[in-house]
Formats: sequence, structure tokens, C-alpha cells
Amino acid sequence: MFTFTINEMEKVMYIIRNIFILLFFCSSLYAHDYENDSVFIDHPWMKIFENRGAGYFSLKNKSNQDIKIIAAKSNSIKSIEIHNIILENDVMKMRAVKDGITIPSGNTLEFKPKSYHLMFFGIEGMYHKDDMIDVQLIFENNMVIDVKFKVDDIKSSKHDHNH
Ligand SMILES: [Cu+2]
Repeated sequence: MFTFTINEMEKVMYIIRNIFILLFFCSSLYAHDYENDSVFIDHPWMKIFENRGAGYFSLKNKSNQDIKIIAAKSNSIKSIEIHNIILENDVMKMRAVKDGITIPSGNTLEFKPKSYHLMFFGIEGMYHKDDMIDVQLIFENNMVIDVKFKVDDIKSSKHDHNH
């Protein structure tokens, strides 16, 4: 018959506990999110092409009113625009969104490839995969949320940017 002594049980518990702590820290490296009373922002990440980049995240409106994202800023990036991609005569084109995007109460807006994204122009400094870049997301009614975009992909090839 297979039995544990008290001492062996303690060792097993100790190992299990450490595995859980390790899993917790590993998963927190991959997922990062930001939250206040009105919004939940999940996993901001970006691609860099030379000194330009595109940023993605999901933005949930938790409040009971519409919210509107109007701009983004960063000390490490010269200018940031909100872009959408539209299909024009079967050609996908990027367009700057000038007046911001309204997210109705309870809705989630996904900034994702081939859809809404933040376009970063003039990224200063060298970045590597998994670096974090500070960005402020700016909403109507003076709401500003500090987030970090995780650098996921770096390409040195020229980025085709057709406006
Ligand atoms: Cu763009």
C-alpha cells in the first residue's frame, strides 16, 4: 500500500504551492489590463515597423453612459492617430478617425489588425520584443488612462501605409 508520511505530504503541498505561484507570475506576464470605474482595457500590444507602429487593445465601456475615445499620447512617440481600415473599391485603406469613436454603454470595441488601431508615428528609441511603451488614452470628459503597450512584433522592412 502507498502512503505518505506527514513530512512527505508537507513536501508535496510545498511543491504544489510553488507551482501555483509560478503559474500566476507566468500568466501575469502575458496578460495585462487596466481598469477604472468606466472602462476595462485589455492587453494593449503593438507592432513596430521601423519608427512607426500599430497598437491594438480591447476597450470595454463598463459605465451606464456612452464613452468616447478621442486621442492618444506618449512621451516616446511623436504623434499617435486613431485609424480605421475601410474597403474602397476592393482595396483596404487606412483612414484617420478625426472625431473619436463612441462606445455605447456595455459595449466592447476591439482595436485589432485590419480594423481600428492606433497608428504611431515617430517612435523614439530602440525597442525589443516584450518591451513596454507608456501611452495615455484620452477620452471625452477629461478621462485619461495610462496604459503600457507591449511590443510584440518588430519589422525593419518598410511599412506600406497608403493614405
Ligand atoms: Cu494606420
